[in-house]
Amino acid sequence: VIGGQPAHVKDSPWVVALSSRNRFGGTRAGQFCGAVLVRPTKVLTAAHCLSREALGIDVSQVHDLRIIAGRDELTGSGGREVAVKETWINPGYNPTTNSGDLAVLTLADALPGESVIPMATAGDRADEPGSAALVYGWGDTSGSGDYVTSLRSAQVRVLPDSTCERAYPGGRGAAYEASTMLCAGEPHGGHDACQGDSGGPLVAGGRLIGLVSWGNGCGMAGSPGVYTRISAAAGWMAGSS
Ligand code: 4AZ
Repeated sequence: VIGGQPAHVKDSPWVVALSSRNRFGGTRAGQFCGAVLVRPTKVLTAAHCLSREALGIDVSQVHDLRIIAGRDELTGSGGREVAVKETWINPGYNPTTNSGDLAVLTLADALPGESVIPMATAGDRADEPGSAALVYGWGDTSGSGDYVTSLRSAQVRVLPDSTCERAYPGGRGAAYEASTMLCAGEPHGGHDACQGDSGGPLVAGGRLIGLVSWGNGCGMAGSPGVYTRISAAAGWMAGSS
């Protein structure tokens, strides 16, 4: 997270870290993506965190895939680590365009019902342009490629789709697709998600409105963050168990 401040899981218990032993060689407490608790045994993350294209191996070969809940400081011992029992990657996910960047993880043990966050639905006010949102993660804070071990969050605004359509017209780079993606950032940059935050939550009005997905660099003016649009996800998830 670029331009953020420390955040605490006691205020945001639905933010969880996605961790494994063999992804990135077990550094950084094994954390490689963010994720978010939406049911006691269901966690959402980005498909690109788990796709064969991104991992280079099938997700079934990832050792000891688990989430870390209730722990701001990943090198500490509070909270709980829960194994991922099943992974479902949105079959509509397109790794070339990043369209439909969503996966659902089923946990081996249930977390407390109070820890879940409701998902925005179609027509929800929370994901309208101008809405103030917070993005959370343990990712890069400076563009250096180094992740952090303590949770951070930054405020960004939901931006009109036209802003991301202009920033990401496709052709040479990826194209913004308003039906499945959500645009958020600050007009002059400075507050943004970054590498390692992928799959983590974008929250407004007490609802989950997005998952960190992609963008051009981090925190640059004119290059907003692109998020998986959660109000579009109910349709995709109808096919998951
Ligand atoms: C990434 O590489 C990434 N600024 C995630 C989010 C953003 C850029 C890159 C958005 O995972």
